Amino acid sequence: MESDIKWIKTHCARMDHGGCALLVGVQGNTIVRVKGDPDGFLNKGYVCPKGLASPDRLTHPDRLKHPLKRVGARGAGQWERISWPEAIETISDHLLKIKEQYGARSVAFCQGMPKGMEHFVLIRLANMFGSPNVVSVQDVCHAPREVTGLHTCGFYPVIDSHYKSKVVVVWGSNLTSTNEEGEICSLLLEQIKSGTELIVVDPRQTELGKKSKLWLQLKPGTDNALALAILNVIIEDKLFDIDFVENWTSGFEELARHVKDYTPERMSEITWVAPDLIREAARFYARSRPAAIQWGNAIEQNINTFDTARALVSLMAICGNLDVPGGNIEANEPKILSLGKFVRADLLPSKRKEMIHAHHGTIPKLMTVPPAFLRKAILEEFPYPVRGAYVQCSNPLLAYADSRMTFKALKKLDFLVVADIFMTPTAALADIVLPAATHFEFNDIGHYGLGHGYILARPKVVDPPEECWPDIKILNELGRAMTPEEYWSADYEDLIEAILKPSSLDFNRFAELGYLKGEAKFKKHESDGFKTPTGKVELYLSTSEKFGLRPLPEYTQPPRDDPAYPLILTSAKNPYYMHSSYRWIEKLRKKSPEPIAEIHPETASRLNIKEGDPLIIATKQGEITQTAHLTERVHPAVINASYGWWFPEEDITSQDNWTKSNLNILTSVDTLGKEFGTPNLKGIACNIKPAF
Ligand SMILES: Nc1nc2c(c(=O)[nH]1)N[C@H]1C(S)=C(S)[C@@H](COP(=O)(O)OP(=O)(O)OC[C@H]3O[C@@H](n4cnc5c(=O)[nH]c(N)nc54)[C@H](O)[C@@H]3O)O[C@H]1N2
Ligand SMILES: Nc1nc2c(c(=O)[nH]1)N[C@H]1C(S)=C(S)[C@@H](COP(=O)(O)OP(=O)(O)OC[C@H]3O[C@@H](n4cnc5c(=O)[nH]c(N)nc54)[C@H](O)[C@@H]3O)O[C@H]1N2
Ligand code: SF4
Ligand SMILES: [Mo]
Repeated sequence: MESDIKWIKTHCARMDHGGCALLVGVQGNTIVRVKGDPDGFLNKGYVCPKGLASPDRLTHPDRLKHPLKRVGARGAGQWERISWPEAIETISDHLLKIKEQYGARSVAFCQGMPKGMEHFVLIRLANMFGSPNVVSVQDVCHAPREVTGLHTCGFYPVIDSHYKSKVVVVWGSNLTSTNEEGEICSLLLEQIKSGTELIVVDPRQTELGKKSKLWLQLKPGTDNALALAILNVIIEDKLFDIDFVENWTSGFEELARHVKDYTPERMSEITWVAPDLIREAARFYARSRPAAIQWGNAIEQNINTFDTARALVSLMAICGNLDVPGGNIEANEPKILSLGKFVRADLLPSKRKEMIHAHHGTIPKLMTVPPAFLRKAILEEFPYPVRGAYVQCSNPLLAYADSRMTFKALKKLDFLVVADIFMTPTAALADIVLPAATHFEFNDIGHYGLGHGYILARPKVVDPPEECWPDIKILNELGRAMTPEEYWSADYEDLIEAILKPSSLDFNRFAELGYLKGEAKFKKHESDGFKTPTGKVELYLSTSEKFGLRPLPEYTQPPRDDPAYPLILTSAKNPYYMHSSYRWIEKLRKKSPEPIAEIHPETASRLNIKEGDPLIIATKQGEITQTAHLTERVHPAVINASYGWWFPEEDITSQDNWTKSNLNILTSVDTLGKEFGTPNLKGIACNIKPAF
């Protein structure tokens, strides 16, 4: 009966970065309904199909329910059920043995997309264990934006969607599908309704592209060339903010000289965007203040990511859109425990020198190991061997570039632990698999450490299955077993309370409030300057020589195109899934049953490919099969493939399962962006043919 339903307020999580406030209807220990909460400060009642289907994660019959220990050969799928005390003891024994033999740094602590507090508890555990090597997917997700921001203007400039912008440039970000960063698209859609105009930079026509005033359909992977041409127009036409440039930037003259060569005509040949359209977009952005740039993943899944991010921060700066309402801002955190204190960075002062990537000359302030360098450490033992790994909330076999290399590396480890809610191709290779409790089943804090200036309460609504533990509890217990016990508490929930303590709230009170937001502060530079060595926005990087970084953003021509691979491959996230996750949720699978590759009808007809045909996509790295979908939303020379595909309904121990349609079979780590160890995931030379 409807009247038996108890409605609990919480926030959505783990289906993307999370953020929508939800009303969750519970009967007994079962979630029966999910609705968007009209009071939600980001979503105002909105909820997407993933959010609606999210309770099905909890009740799926194939969910992991007990710790498992491998008994057969690695990857053979033979497991023995073990108890939690045995699991904790086995993991602790093995990881401590590796520490003793090779040093703590030979154990890697790996995280996928941060899902909640667990990411930071993992860093805390690594620090206490003594390993500088926390590995994460930040090389292609956020570090390029965040760290380039820190070097250029002293902070990570995020879109301010809480104040009105005249124009929003949506650059390689597909907000209606991805709600990137929890900057829920609803806020932007509201702005559009009240007159905010859009400029969309995307090789595919997106929903926001359809609503835009200008759509720049660029060639994938040429974002830095386009950004440099826009800078060229704004500087040549003197449309920049003269006061801001004079008072708050350093190196403007150098930048102005440097971008002279990047004319719209020259960059048009590279980017495929018509010179007049580049001019129009540049003028429109520069003349509309405040304007914000919502930059997405596309700019950081490419070896040029540092230059693109540098050029985009320069654009924000010279047009006077940094640190102003409705522009790109430094979000001010609420009064909670700082990350550094929470993770106990003080325990590992040598981390910056010892981390694997410090030996690859990456950019300072990058604090997680790029996956390409982790695998080099395992396979080639450079700069030192890695022998053991603890993996949580991640499926590296699908998510890292060059899946075959990942397979080899995982197989070579002495000891691998995977904590997940489901058996995945990665978990299938582990020595120990741990069943995690997931969202709705424990108290958690959302958006901690993500730089958006707020945290969201995610109070528990139902109990997890008896032996499914929240990741933070697992880490707490491992901490107690492997590191000095005084660092941890008997109750893992004390970790949550520690974060909230400076706000004087306990978790219950925080859950009643729903969220905590830092006070909005703008134009802080007028009193404090920018937190860079010059105190200004560094259009020319003052630290370039010291750190071996390019002082000004560049476009360097990639090697000549290979005629064997005449098309360009790119991808976008699937609106119904989270990366490789949740293809086992029936409601979602019905909406997106198979991996689709978008292809222009002209190209299809030239190659005799019809709608629904199986299609082989090939790059220098390998081949996969996906299903052809003919659409004019992509350029005739571009293939937009699906990413993250494996088939939970098929044999998980078969290599065919994760090789046949997985986009990362086609990507490579042979060439990396030096600053972040970023591979090319978007904008890769490819070819296609019918699969019969
Ligand atoms: N449904 C869903 N939502 C998600 C996720 C998910 O897996 N599924 N993942 C979450 C995570 S971890 C992240 S980081 C965010 C990412 O969210 P987004 O930043 O939106 O990332 P993508 O969907 O990869 O790509 C965004 C857009 O880039 C375009 N694009 C492709 N190649 C290029 C290019 O070379 N240049 C430009 N300018 N554009 C290009 C694509 O067509 C797409 O529209 O989404 C989060 N939200
Ligand atoms: N080619 C290509 N590669 C990409 C991208 C791309 O666009 N193209 N995108 C990149 C980006 S932006 C990112 S962020 C990464 C994502 O990389 P990952 O985060 O590794 O990707 P997922 O496939 O979402 O894997 C998450 C795993 O966590 C599990 N899980 C869910 N909830 C929980 C939980 O509460 N606890 C535990 N322990 N496990 C849980 C899921 O079942 C799933 O197996 O991939 C990157 N790789
Ligand atoms: S948009 Fe994201 S946060 Fe909102 S309901 Fe969907 S998955 Fe959840
Ligand atoms: Mo991501």
